[in-house]
Amino acid sequence: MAKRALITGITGQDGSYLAEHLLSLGYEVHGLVRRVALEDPSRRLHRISHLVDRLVLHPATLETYPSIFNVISRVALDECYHLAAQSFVAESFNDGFSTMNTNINGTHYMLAALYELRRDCKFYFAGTSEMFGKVRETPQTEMTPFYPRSPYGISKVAGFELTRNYREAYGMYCCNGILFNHESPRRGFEFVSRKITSTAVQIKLGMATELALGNLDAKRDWGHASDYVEAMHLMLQQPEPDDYVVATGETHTVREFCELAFCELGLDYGKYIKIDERYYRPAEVHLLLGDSTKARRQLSWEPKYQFSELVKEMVHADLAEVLQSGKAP
Ligand code: NAP
Ligand code: G4F
Repeated sequence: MAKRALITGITGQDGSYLAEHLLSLGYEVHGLVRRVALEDPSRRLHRISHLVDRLVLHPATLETYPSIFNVISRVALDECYHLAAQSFVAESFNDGFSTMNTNINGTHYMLAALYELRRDCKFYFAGTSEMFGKVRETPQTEMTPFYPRSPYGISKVAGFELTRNYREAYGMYCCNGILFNHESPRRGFEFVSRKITSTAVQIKLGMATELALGNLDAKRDWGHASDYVEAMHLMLQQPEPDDYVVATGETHTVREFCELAFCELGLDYGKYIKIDERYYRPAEVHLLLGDSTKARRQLSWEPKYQFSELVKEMVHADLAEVLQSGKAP
């Protein structure tokens, strides 16, 4: 019998890679999607359009318990990957209330519905290095205390604790991934990596003249999303549920990301970057660097991509897209 998995956030970057990975392993893959996505498939389902015939999509939203309860009552699930979230840190400063609502209550609804209906279903929560925030030690491990610096980070700490509590209180198989930044050609355009690669391409092709950014000195431990979804799956295949840091163990500044991306196109980034105060955050996370020794030892996981390969792939994917469509991405 094929294993049956539900992915919330299947239309997002990670959801699309995870769906591909689980299908390649022979899973029956279900996805929870907002109704608006089903009504506007060419745009909202673009990351999974090549898979859509092999998926079972269920309309629901994280905003209401009944919609989640209905989906979970209809499918006998073995595994549930809860990836859906308001995931953009900057937006969480603009609307902390809706970020909290989606990310905390949405996670609680998922866990409560699984507790009621599918107590044996294994559960993955998409925790994040943003929970470390104003870091208490470097590198950050599973033992590093949390110090979130944004409504997003705070909401994810709550989701992490809910997940741990369902594991400890009810003996459910619930895991937290503490994933450091991961990118890909499917990354949303609002995140700094994709903003840099897509704008650099537009500058190269004469469609833009500058790139407006905020803090160039922030450091991130950047990996590739396709590597990171493999770690999510491995976490749910262990004898006991646990929490794991997933990271490359290398950190780079936003400035270095720019330098590499522009260089790939034969451009000097320094000539095109404009600092714009609007992109600074009220509270910044200055340095993230993960120690994923536990995941490497216990899950036999390791990333395949180097930082320079990730940047190159993103630049060339954006270039190919613009050359093909003739439009800015
Ligand atoms: P993403 O591309 O922003 O995708 C977010 C997904 O959540 C989308 O499918 C979105 O659906 C869905 N969603 C948002 N609000 C929803 C709601 N109210 N009801 C139902 N679905 C909703 O994010 P990602 O980069 O793939 O990240 C996946 C998860 O990992 C997120 O929880 C994120 O916080 C976490 N994470 C990401 C990283 C990273 O570096 N990428 C690192 C650590 C943790 P629509 O398409 O309908 O908007
Ligand atoms: O690309 P970012 O928006 O990602 P951020 O804030 O690190 O969050 C991402 O990674 C987290 C894991 O640590 C996830 F949990 C979260 O869901 C998301 O996927 O910003 C990266 C850095 C920040 O320090 C930001 O201040 O880039 C800096 N930055 C500088 N200029 C900018 C810009 N970020 C954005 N988005 N846009 C700018 O113009």
